Amino acid sequence: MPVVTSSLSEDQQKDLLSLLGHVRLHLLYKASVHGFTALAFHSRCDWQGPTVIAAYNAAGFVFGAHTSQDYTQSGVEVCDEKAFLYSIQAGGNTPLRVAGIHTKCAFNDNNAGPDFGALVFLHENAPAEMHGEDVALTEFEVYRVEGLGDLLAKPWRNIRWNEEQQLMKSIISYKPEVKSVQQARVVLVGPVGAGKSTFFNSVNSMFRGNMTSQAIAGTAGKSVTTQFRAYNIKAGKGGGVVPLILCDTMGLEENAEVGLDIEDLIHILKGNVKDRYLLNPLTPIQGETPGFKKQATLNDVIHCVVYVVDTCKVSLLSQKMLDKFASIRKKTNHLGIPQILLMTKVDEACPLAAEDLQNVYRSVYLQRKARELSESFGIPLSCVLLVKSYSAELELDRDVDILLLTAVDQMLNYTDSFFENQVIEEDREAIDLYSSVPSQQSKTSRVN
Ligand SMILES: Nc1nc2c(ncn2[C@@H]2O[C@H](COP(=O)(O)OP(=O)(O)OP(=O)(O)O)[C@@H](O)[C@H]2O)c(=O)[nH]1
Ligand SMILES: [Mg+2]
Repeated sequence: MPVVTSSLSEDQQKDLLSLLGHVRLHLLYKASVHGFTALAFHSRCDWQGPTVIAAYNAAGFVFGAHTSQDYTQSGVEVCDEKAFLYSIQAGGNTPLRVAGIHTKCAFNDNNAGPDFGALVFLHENAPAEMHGEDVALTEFEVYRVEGLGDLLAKPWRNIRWNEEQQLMKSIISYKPEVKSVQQARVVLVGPVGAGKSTFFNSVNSMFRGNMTSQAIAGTAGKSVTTQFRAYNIKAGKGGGVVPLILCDTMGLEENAEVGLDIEDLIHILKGNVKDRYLLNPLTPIQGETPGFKKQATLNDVIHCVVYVVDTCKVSLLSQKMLDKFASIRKKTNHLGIPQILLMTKVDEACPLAAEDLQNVYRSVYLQRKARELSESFGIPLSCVLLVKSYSAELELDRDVDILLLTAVDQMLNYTDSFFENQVIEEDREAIDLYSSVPSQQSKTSRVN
């Protein structure tokens, strides 16, 4: 998914946050991407609550204004005691903060670009120390200022932080309800860079007892994962196999013909794609393609779909991406496969969770993001799970493990629901898999 990224350096972001307090910034508008016009600004920034502007010039200044009020194009002068102007200069000086732009009026809420009296943006603007008299903007961004809120008195989900061993044992001893199936087969689906491969690596590391990095993970413009992989997981070095196969896929992109193709995904769900098949968005897999498994059994089909979403990007999911998810969901529902929403990178999304992972279900901010995601996906909040994967650590951590184990445990519960959804003839353990789905070779997809 092409994501619009901030032009603030890490230091500039820290400086800006030091002026705003305990908040998170959510990029709403970037002139170089959305258009250097008042219209583009208003279409993305009106009715967004507290915001902060970051204007950039060639002299290295980042300057702007914060207001706690909405832009609405009302045509009136808006009062805001919390508003201020600021400037961050190159060279690490303390950022300049000018409080009370005007005792009464913070900004003119008109249909032009933002006008803070002393500073008029997206137009010719004025004063000196804020920008070193270089008023030609090289970039212009507006961020929504999201209060992180406090911690909830009671977590909205109870996590058994002390029960790592019990959880691990119960997962290792899991047996699918259908005799012919040995392992739950779970697929990870989500935008590029959401953390799918890292999630598998983390679960693998946790069961192995040391850090592993079997799946290649990282960041690139496009999906780092290009092969379909069905990973087995071992409990301890040389130990038994965990009754779970985690399938890793190429990242989804919002446009057609890039990223994981939906038809390929449907074939993955139906068990038609062999391990290590090289996914090609331009030519989806077909019956005659090498790597296509015609005789899919109940062992090969996917029992639970896990949508993986980067928590930091929940509000950045484009309509196109949400539409893609909606179409995947429709097809997955049709196949009777239970679905989970996995929110990754909670440590990056919320400093309270980074500070202490046990805050994860107490953070007001993360709860808001979980609700937002559950609504936009149309998936109940009870199916939303929050995790942090191992990204920089060299050693395992009990709290990280507990969240990973809780997620895996839920995947196994949902796998049971999958089998309950299937009409299985117990005697022959035969099932006419997905026979109602068009373009499906129902007679070949039989359990032995
Ligand atoms: N801080 C933090 N970083 C994470 C977490 N999960 C993943 N990452 C980082 O996010 C980046 C992308 O992770 P990947 O696992 O490669 O993402 P992916 O979904 O497999 O991406 P593609 O294969 O490209 O579609 C990597 O740099 C990871 O280290 C997490 O929970 N916390
Ligand atoms: Mg990957």
